[in-house]
Amino acid sequence: MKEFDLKDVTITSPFWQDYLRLIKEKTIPYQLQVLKDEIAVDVQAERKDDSLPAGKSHAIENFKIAAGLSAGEHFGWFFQDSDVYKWIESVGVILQSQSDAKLEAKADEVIAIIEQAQEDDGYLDTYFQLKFPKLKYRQLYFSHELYCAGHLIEAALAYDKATGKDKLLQVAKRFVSNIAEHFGYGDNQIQGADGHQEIELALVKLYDYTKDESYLRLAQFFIDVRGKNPDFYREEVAANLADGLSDDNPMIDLEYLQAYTQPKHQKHAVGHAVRMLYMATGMAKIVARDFDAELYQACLDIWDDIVHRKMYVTGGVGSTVHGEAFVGPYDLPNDTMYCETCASIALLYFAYELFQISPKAEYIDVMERVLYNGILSGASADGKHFFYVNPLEVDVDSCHHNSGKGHVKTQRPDWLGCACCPPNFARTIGSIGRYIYLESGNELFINLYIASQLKGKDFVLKQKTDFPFENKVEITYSGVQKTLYLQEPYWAKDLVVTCENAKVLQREGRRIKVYLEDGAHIVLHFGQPVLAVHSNPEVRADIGKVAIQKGPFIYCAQAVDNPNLKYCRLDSKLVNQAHAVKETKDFGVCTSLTLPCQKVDAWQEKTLYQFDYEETSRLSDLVMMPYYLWGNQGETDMQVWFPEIRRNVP
Ligand code: FUB
Ligand code: ZN
Repeated sequence: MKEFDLKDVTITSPFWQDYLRLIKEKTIPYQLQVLKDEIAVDVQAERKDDSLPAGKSHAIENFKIAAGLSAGEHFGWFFQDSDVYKWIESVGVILQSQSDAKLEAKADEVIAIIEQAQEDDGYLDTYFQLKFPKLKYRQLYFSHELYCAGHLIEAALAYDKATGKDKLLQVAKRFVSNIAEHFGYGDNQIQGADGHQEIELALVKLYDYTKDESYLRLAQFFIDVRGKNPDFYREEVAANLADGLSDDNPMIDLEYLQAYTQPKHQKHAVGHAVRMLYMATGMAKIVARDFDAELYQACLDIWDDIVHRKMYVTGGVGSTVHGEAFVGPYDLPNDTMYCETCASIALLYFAYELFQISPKAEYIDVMERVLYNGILSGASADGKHFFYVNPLEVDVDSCHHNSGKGHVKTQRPDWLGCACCPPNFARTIGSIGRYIYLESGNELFINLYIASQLKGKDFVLKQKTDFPFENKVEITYSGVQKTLYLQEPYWAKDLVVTCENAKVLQREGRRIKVYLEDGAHIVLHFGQPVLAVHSNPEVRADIGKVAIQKGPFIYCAQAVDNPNLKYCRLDSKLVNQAHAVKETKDFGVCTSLTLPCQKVDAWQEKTLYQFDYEETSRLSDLVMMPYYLWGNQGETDMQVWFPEIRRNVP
């Protein structure tokens, strides 16, 4: 399948236009100021641990020092360079649809510094250049050198595409040549992969852009070599100890690194969630270009494990802070989970790649679920505050006093010492236009209902809709005859399709195939009811609980709107009595819901436990809003899953 260029997709949806404006006008300028340490912001460690970098970003300063333009030492995480690359990528994707000379000049300045920081042989990683030059490519279990290279490639591609300026692309290609020289199955080459995947998917993108097959082969090498020798990382550590280069002797967790066996033999989502999903995305990209049945089966097994056993209702993944990782099946705690914004983003990528191999409804369902919930929750309405961890339940007092929840922030910080998520949010939402349509020969696919205009080689297609708020999508088409594929959303009720100069050819499950000719006009109507969501009873954390969904949005309630939130119980039979109001709040337009709930009375006794307690309750209202908007009204308790009153016991 073929993606469309961002310049071919003009977003007209007010919901998404607001996001694009926010990213261009607020998030991108703000992030540059932070990366340059130009403004005083509260840069917090991502969890309670005084040894973690915090206080400032220093990311651009690291490049300046490596370039000899500034004096000083490297500061921050060893993958700090990637924050800058992701920032450039977000500028690139924005500039692909609208030019802005001032913004371009700012990015050019940063790119010039990066170019000067690169070593003559193409190597580029400020952490190792400044701190441990002798350990280049020798600490792959943690080094992130190739992870950073991957983000450099992605930034360079986006920027070259937007501006036609290839300075950063040349930097990236030189770095890739250096990598290709050092890594491979040849004698004296390193037969191992970076502990953090990312280069694999980036190399496939580089191949797509340049058509140079050596990049695809290198991506295949990194997927193939991972886990081939499960002792690779231990041998690397032993060699550094023996050569006196490092006294670092860590415990290597091969599951965390997804290196316990080769990816093609992996069947489960294990270990660090972002790594897992960047790897899976790379695998799927390779499969789509050079089909490999074993690798594809691994993608499908990993997918199945995630969406049927390890994914939160928000699309978040990663149930534990320990290793920022997947855990066993159905283990989905709501208040200690991780659900890193980057992991949600990576799930979107993986779903999108799998859809391109086999266009099934389930991939679009997950794309939509994670986009409107687990990803959008990553940034505040002002575009300048970011969650790294996206909880489904927050008890503010508990987060302050329970160090086991030290990673669960009760408000989005200005910035984070480990700042992978904020620029990831900007580049992903900034390129939302990429996910709406696909093309394959004479077939067109609408994946997401987002008001927009798509200009193809021989056609123009327009989507007119106020979705996600409205239940009507109007599609107009002018151009040559084509087949169009649409999808009934998994939460929709009573979909009706009407056509003029077009014809529904087939409805298979929720996939709809339509024949289009010039002047086609298609209207979709579907109900967007308030739904009670239950989870598989294997999910212990959600037993006897109900969550609320309307359209693509999962809803939550906050204590700021609902005093004594923890006393609220919902009756799923009454959710159809919810009162929905589309309103404009300080933090944006949203449809808020007011549902009947039972508020149980507080205990009159001071005791912690009682015998034969008879609960009493009063009818009350529960005010809910889309989950992604929580945390924009100050520090407050928040809840997605509510204890349910079940009345029809036989
Ligand atoms: O290691 C690089 C990024 O930082 C990971 O993807 C995130 O989980 C965070 O650890
Ligand atoms: Zn992140």
